[in-house]
Amino acid sequence: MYKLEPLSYSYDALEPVICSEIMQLHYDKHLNGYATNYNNAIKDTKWDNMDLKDVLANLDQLDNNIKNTVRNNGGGVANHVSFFASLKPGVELKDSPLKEQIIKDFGSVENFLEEFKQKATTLFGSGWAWLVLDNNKLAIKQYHNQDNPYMDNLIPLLGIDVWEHAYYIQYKNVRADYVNNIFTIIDWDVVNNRFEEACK
Ligand code: MN3
Repeated sequence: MYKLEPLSYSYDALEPVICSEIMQLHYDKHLNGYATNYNNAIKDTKWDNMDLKDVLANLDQLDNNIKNTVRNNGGGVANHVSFFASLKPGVELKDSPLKEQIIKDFGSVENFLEEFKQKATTLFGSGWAWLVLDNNKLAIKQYHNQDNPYMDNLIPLLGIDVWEHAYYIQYKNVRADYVNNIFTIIDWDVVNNRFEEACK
């Protein structure tokens, strides 16, 4: 059972980058739907009292009649909860262990952002671009649908939702503008905390 907490900020807190209509639909309809479907699928199974990330890391052990539902909806919950918690206007990427690792693995912050934006913009169809920790090295990976780094036993640090529902009301077909703008409201302190936690 996954207990979905209310959004920790108001629907208009990310304006003008993300309008409140998108936030309300995205949280109340999309994410809430994923959580309901996930909980219904695992109800009365042994997976009901396991952490979501452990369920996602062991999808191959699930019964075939619930596997796809858990993959799509459990992945949807993990992706969105992490995404919404990593957005906040006005936070810079400060000197930090995360920034040091970015420079080590990508050469510079500029290279890192360029690769991240490129992977988010060019992902074909619906999915996510994820910054992950893979054996103590940062990497940016594309995931289709609601697949999530936990499914590959990688540690998710920052995901960017590039499903059309994340931007179409406001940005229409211009995903690149949405991607550029979303990178102005990343809460890099949260991402650094996740990185430091993962390195312990
Ligand atoms: Mn979404």
